[in-house]
Amino acid sequence: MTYATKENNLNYFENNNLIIMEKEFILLKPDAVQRGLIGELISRFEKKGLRLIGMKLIHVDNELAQKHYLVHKGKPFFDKLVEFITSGPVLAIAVVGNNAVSVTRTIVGGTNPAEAAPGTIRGDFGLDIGRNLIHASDSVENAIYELGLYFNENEYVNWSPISEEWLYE
Ligand code: IDP
Ligand code: MG
Repeated sequence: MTYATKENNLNYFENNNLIIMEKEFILLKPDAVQRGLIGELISRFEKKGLRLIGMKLIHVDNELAQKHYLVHKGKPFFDKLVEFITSGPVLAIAVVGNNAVSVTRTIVGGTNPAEAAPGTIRGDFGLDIGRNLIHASDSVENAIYELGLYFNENEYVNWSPISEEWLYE
């Protein structure tokens, strides 16, 4: 895996294909943790081939919740969302992979679990938009912002899974 091209050194050409190694932020919300779904949900990303580079179980405080959901401030569900995300432990996860942001959002499914497609996490495990199990950043820019809220640079683990040789052409 050679020829780093971008400032983040995550993109490279392999056999003339541009592999866009994006970083993505995933958060298993308090309902997922309380319902004992951590292993089940992580395994979906692990099996897909996303490279895990950071993970921690934390209790989000009000200040962090406000920063995380800043774009939703003023919306009718904002206060309840902050209350929910701070109501119990969450699992913060950082992954890397080719097109990790869109791949992750596809695995997560639509915002409302009642309508999310079967096979997605929200489609398979939820019923209510206010208890939709998981958060994932919706763009590369937001992933960088949200990862910055939850992880220090020195908390990422730099490693090369042997599986990647078989995941990428
Ligand atoms: P997303 O999590 O699929 O990206 P967003 O629109 O970014 O969805 O909303 C952030 C979170 O706010 C959702 O995951 C959900 O927990 C909550 N939320 C969004 N819309 C509603 C709503 O209409 N009622 C209650 N909660 C909502
Ligand atoms: Mg969102």
